[in-house]
Amino acid sequence: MPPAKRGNAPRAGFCIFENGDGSGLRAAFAEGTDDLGDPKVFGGRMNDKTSAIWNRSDKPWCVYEHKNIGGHRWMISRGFQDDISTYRSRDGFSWENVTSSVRPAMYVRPPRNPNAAYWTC
Ligand SMILES: [Ca+2]
Repeated sequence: MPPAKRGNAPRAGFCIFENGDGSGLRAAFAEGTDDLGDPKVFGGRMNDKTSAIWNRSDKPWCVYEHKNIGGHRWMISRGFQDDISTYRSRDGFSWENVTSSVRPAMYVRPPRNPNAAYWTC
């Protein structure tokens, strides 16, 4: 069940949830963090706990397997809202309870070809 259905979603930003149905612990970000295990970031309690995501920001975001934007990475589209416990990367990597850093995607505009601008993690 999408997080919104549970009425457990912060008003804006990039939101992560402990459980696939949007229940349990949650955290919302405006700028992201390089280390969800940092005690200063929601007590470090959301490290390796993400099972649902709702991107309520106005841009794509990226989630990472390790702190300091390390390991597997996954770009989350604007408006994405789902239980990610069954999502897998092409190599079979499971995104259930592994996320350790979250950041907005970077917008790259090649100087010689601005029409080829793109988002990347
Ligand atoms: Ca991790």
